[in-house]
Order: sequence, then structure tokens, then C-alpha cells
Amino acid sequence: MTFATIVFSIDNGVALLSLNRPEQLNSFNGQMHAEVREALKRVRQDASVRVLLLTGEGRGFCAGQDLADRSVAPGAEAPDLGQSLEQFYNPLIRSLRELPMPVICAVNGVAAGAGANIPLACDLVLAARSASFIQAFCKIGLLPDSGGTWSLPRLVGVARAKALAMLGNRLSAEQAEQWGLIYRCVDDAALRDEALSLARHLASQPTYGLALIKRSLNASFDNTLDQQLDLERDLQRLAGRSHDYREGVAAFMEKRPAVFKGN
Ligand code: T3D
Repeated sequence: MTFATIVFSIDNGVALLSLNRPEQLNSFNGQMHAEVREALKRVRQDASVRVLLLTGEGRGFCAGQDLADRSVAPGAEAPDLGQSLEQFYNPLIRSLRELPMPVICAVNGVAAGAGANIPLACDLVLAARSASFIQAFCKIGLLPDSGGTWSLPRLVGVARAKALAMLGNRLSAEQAEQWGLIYRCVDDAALRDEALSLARHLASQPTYGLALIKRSLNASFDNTLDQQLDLERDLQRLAGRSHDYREGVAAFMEKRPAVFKGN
């Protein structure tokens, strides 16, 4: 498959996936969903990939669903949005959460609707200072999807989650950082370089161990302390059998830089 609505490349362990429908602020249509899905499949299947960097082309990151595909003629049957979530958005969110490697999201501009919640399914979110997050759903009679009703209260608390979801106001990248919605806000001109440099750093680190960190932290809000302690025990057992753990300890003892292979 060649890509028309995304830009996709793999270089030195870093997969770069950039949404590329800038005239529609990178809103999702069926083709973009299919291409993103294919790119994520390649990321999963290519053993050389150790980090995914997700971003967008143009002045927006993503404006959610392409609403041009949702106009309903008077008297016509309503689209089945549940089917759309089941078929497109939910698998995308699950795929990002379950990818066994760090996923960085560089939010280059406005992120609205599903486009505001897709970054929240990633592991490290950087945003350009001029970017903003809008839970636009309420303005068209919908509720936040793409995991928004799950991640928002966990990240910013129920009071702020409800205000964001019910008012649909624009949240600046700086405020998003202060509220703990995202990791870091950086100057617009520096965003791509900062995100790439973070991605290249992570691609040289113990990927398997990072994937276990992701798995354990993703599970923590749904576990009791006892369950989480058991999970840490089980995952640390796996980590302890990895090449990179052996190498990390050997490098420390020999006072030399470690050379991690990712497994
Ligand atoms: O439907 C399902 O499958 C269920 C799943 C739903 C998930 C969802 O994401 S629902 C929420 C959908 N998204 C929105 O409601 C956001 C709509 N967009 C906006 O509110 C605004 O565009 C923004 C706040 C994001 C940005 O505003 P602004 O003033 O910076 O830009 P603009 O002028 O509104 O948009 C620029 C162009 O992008 C414009 O096209 P034009 O006039 O230059 O030809 C606009 O129509 C287009 N655009 C922006 N968002 C969408 C879009 N085109 C189609 N769909 C969009 N979502």
C-alpha cells in the first residue's frame, strides 16, 4: 500500500507517522484510518522499530472525524457512530496503548475531537506552544470518544475533565502541561527536532524494558496495590531475563556505556 493521507518512514529504529490531510486539519476519513492501520501493522511487524513518533503535517495535529462524511440529508438514516468507533477509533487507541515500545506524540497544532484524545493514548506527549486541545464533541451533540472519558479524569481529575468535555473550550498547550494532560510544551520551531531527538534517544534504550514499564503503568489505575505488586514481580522476572538487562549490568560494572539491542 502506498500512502496518500499519511507520511510514514522508518529510520534507525524510529517509525515516523505523520497525518497528512492538512487542508482538513488532518481529520480522519476512511482512507486515513486504513493507512494509519497499515502503518501500525508495519511498526508491529518490523523488529527494527523501537519507537513510534506520531505527529501531523500543516497547522493542525488532527481535528477528529472528517465531518464532511457525516452530513445527513433530511429524512435519511443516521450514521452508526458506534460502528465507526468499533471499526476505526477503538482499534487505533488499543493499538497505540498496546504497542510494545514507547509512542511519542508531537502535537504540532490544534487537536480537536478524537484528535485531542489520540495523543492521550500515547506515552510521551510533546506539544507546540501554539497548539491547543479541544474536546469539541459537546458542540455537535456527542461525548468524548477515543478513550477521552477514560483518560481525561485520570490525567486531570474529574472536575477539569467534566469542564473540558461539557464546555468544549480550547485548552492551550501550556495549560495542558500545567494540568498534567501532556508531558511538555515546547517552542513551535523546536517541536519536530525535540520530538525526533527524544525518539532517537529512546530507540537506543532497552526497548523491551521500556515496553514493560509501559505495560505496568498502563495497568496501574485498574489494579489494587496487591495486584500491581504481583504484576511488578512477574514483569521484573521477564525483564531480568533480557539481553539488555545483562548488558546494562555488565556495562555498569565495566564502567563503559551500555549497548542495548532492544531485547
Ligand atoms: O463520526 C464518527 O465516526 C464518530 C467519531 C467521532 C470522533 C470525532 O472526532 S467527533 C468531533 C469532530 N471534530 C470536530 O468537531 C472539530 C471540528 N473542527 C473545528 O471545530 C475547528 O475546525 C477547529 C477548532 C479544529 C479549528 O478551527 P480553525 O478556526 O483553526 O480552523 P477552521 O477554519 O475551522 O478549519 C480549517 C479547515 O479545516 C476548514 O476547511 P475550509 O473551510 O478551509 O475548506 C474546515 O472545514 C476544515 N476542518 C476542520 N475540522 C474538520 C474540517 N473538515 C472536516 N472535518 C473536520 N473535523
